[in-house]
Amino acid sequence: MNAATLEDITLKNGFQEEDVERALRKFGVAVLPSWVSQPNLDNLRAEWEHIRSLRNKDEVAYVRKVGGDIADYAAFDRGSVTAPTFETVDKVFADDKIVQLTEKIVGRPCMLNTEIYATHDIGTGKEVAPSHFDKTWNLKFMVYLEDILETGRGAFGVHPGSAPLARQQFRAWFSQLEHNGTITVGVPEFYTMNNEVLPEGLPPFVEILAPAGSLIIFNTDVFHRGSFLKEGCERKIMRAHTYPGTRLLGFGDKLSKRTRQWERGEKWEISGAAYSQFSEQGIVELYYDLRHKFTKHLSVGKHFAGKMFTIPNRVLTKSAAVVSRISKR
Ligand SMILES: O=C(O)CCC(=O)C(=O)O
Ligand SMILES: [Fe+2]
Repeated sequence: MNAATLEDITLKNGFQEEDVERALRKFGVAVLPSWVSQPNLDNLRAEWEHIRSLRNKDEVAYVRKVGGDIADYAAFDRGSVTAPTFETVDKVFADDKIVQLTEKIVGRPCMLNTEIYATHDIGTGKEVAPSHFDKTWNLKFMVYLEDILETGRGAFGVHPGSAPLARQQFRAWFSQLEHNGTITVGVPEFYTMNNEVLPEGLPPFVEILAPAGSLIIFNTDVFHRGSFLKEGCERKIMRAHTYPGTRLLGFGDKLSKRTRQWERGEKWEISGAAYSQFSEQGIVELYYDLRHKFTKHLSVGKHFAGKMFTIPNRVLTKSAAVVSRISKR
């Protein structure tokens, strides 16, 4: 089979559900040139600025700074109860067609583009990110806010069709380290995941050169990278992430063999089978979710009981303060 080209992964007729699904199944990626209209794109740029301006404000809980020492990105939690509405972010990333697509591929419940990254990269003459698959599987929607039409401008790119290779690599890693079908997120073992090791037979890289407003949809198991960004150049992107489940997997959570996080879209990709909440996977996910909620309540209860026990003579005045502190969590 000839290697896939940018043309192969680009859709010419806009967002036609069937075409998008076909491309995602075959290549793990679909490119929709200039999908965002000019007025929406102008507003999206303004919202990108606004979101980024909040990243260093401790009092704003719904935007946090991410990227560590490597990059200065802002992550906006669209699902946070305190988050205001960013109209264009909603318009673009919660478009009906996108909702339908995520429900099919990721299934419900899912975190429908609740995590939004507003990224700004300043060229240092290096790649933005080397080829990898993401540690936690999700479906991503990336919009170029400016033209990226030549090499050296940090275009995003993929190795089309490589998702099954990544899945295989992930599962081999998983089966080496799992205990009773699970691996705990955040433990040192978790960080041994070899998601930057390139497998034999990896299809060639395709750089996605496309105009401002282009939408790239990709399954994070397809090997992907942020390509070379020249010194003196910058890159502005907004991207949204849809994870399975109701919350991001965090420190101490169990990554389990029978959940969608292990399945990584395979069922849909191979047979088009929609995920059911009443399947074995759904029940296992529900179990972990309830377990998480229960342990959280248990630790709040312990905290409360501890306070009562150590300061019995001031229980009445203190308990009000404890309750108000707990309820802010
Ligand atoms: O910034 C880039 O081009 C790479 C992005 C990436 O790795 C991701 O969204 O998972
Ligand atoms: Fe990634």
